[in-house]
Amino acid sequence: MIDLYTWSTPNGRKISIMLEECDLKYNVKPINITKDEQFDKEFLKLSPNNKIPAIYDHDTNISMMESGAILIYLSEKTKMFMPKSREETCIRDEWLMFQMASLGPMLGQVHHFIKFNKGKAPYAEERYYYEALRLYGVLDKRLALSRHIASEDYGIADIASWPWISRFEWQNIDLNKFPNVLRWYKEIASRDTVIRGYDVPSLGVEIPIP
Ligand SMILES: N[C@@H](CCC(=O)N[C@@H](CS)C(=O)NCC(=O)O)C(=O)O
Repeated sequence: MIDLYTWSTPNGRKISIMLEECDLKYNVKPINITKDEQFDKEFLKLSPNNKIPAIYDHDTNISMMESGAILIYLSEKTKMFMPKSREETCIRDEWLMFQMASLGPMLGQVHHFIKFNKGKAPYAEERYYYEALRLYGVLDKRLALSRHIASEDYGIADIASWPWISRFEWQNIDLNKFPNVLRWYKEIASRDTVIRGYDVPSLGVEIPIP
């Protein structure tokens, strides 16, 4: 059994979707980041950087923060979505790190400046919007080469990236301008596991479909 400390954000959804994909049993422990619950002393023991998501695995007594590391941990624990060769591992890791270091942080800035603080910092709005367009272009070119991000098969690079793309409306992105991303996005959005993992903690929200 796994305790999942999460909130309804792209980083949180990566892990609830992964747990659904792996058919693992989990308890949802909501950490309401709009009420600063991520700063609670007890939570900091699991997540020293005071961010969701975090997990505690009762089978192994292991706790973890950082969504990319948690995805690798759950993949290794269940032997699901495992690369089949050293080369596939390298490609998976490079696209997983692309999500962790570029796609997530830059789109996060778009949410901050364009969705929640419009008009306060025009330079930042322009900078992060153009960076978002550039990153969507990178992803679109990649998805022209293969059905999924790291290979033909669906895997953790997709599970990490998809919840960020599901915020395309917040980012003012027209997915029709990125046809390969659109094809990939819709295919993943139709998976029952993704539909279940998206609304965690349960707030009755639905996946946006363009
Ligand atoms: N690199 C971290 C980022 C986690 C993160 O930024 N989580 C956000 C929600 S999506 C959070 O907890 N924010 C609360 C805060 O910044 O105080 C990961 O991928 O797990």
